[in-house]
Amino acid sequence: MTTACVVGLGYIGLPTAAMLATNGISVVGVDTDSTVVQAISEGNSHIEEPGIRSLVQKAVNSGHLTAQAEMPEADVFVIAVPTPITPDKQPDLDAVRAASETISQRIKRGDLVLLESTVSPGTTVQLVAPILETSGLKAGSDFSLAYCPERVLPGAILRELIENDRIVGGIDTRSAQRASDFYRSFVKGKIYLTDATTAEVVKLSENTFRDVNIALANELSRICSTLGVDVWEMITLANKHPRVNLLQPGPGVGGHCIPIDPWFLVSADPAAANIIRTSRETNDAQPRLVAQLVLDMVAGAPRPRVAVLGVTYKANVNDTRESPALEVIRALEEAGAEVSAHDPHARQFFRPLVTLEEAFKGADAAVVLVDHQDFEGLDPKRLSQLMRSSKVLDTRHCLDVARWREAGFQVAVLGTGTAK
Ligand code: SAJ
Repeated sequence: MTTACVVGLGYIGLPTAAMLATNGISVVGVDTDSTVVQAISEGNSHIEEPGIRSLVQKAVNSGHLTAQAEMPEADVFVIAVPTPITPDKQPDLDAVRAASETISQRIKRGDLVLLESTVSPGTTVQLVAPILETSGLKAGSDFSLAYCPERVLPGAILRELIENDRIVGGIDTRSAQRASDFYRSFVKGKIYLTDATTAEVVKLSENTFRDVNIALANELSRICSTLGVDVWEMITLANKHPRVNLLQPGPGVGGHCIPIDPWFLVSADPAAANIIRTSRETNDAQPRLVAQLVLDMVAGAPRPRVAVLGVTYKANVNDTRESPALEVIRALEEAGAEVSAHDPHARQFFRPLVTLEEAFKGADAAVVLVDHQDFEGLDPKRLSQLMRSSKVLDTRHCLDVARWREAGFQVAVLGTGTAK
């Protein structure tokens, strides 16, 4: 039986490890966080994702998935560690470096090393290969090495791990072919082979495509607001064109991928990356713009109280990493507002969260930052009674405006000119 070691048991590493372990591979997961190792060893998942609990449980119970802190020997090493950016927007590849160093102490002739973390162009060939070669083995001839980016959407990870097409970039043809054969153990989508650096740029370009298009939607929402045009209706109609697919505006772009990955391309060629940088800045400006709209709504209230609804980075997940809510709340508080935030999914946030009732009690305005499905069932009549002044800003176009107005709310929707 093939043995694999998955380094980094986070949002990508854990589902991948569990998927491999339930598809005929004996997997050891390695993580530096002892609480993560303990949780998985007990058959629990420390991440929230549809289906992950039962998959991890099944993998651990079968004896094919174990977790530990030390790097074992293995036939295949999969690196899935975080790659954040520094405060001055430069790639931080320390975790990839550290993982490669530890693997170099265990690697043997014939092994296969796969890098899944998002990295700067050139990392596989220029950083990972030389570190692995400190073992005395030669990349390509003694062991294989490939860059194989993950492409799964949080909230649908297990399905997309199986169904999505994959890009596999080898440092040589044999590495790419071996990587492809390995992923075939569970991937049902197509697997496309290329070189490592192309695969690195493909990954960065996918998330940059999304960021640039969200920036366009956010810019259009500002223009529509000035014009008094409803951006949501405008986008629906524009998308009736067979070759147009505008994305949706919102309070900003969050998550651990899209707000970060474009900076890897900017840093690779700062002089050329104009649209990418401007898009990042456009999306980063969105939370403060939303905060200003709320402040305008509560202008005149002596110590305005604002209820924030939704703090996760997107709908129906519990992940608050890089959530625009953080910046919206900071901007509101800097301007002297008292903020209380409620989210039915989030568990960890930079501040305590309160119940729906507590959030709305005595509030001068509410702002909806996430379109969680749970919010569809909100009762505006009851919420209105709790508030000092019944005003709401919907930044996701998810409220039934007529129903909220009927309940006595003054409703403003981002990108329609109704928020002044
Ligand atoms: N957002 C908008 N408007 C939109 C779409 C999204 O404001 O029209 C916002 C969301 O609210 C959220 C952020 O953008 O704050 C990102 O959400 P998302 O659902 O677009 O993406 P992620 O970060 O959950 O996952 C992305 C995916 N990439 C692409 O769709 C190109 C996923 O496939 C990647 O695997 C993942 O990044 C990753 O790990 O790289």
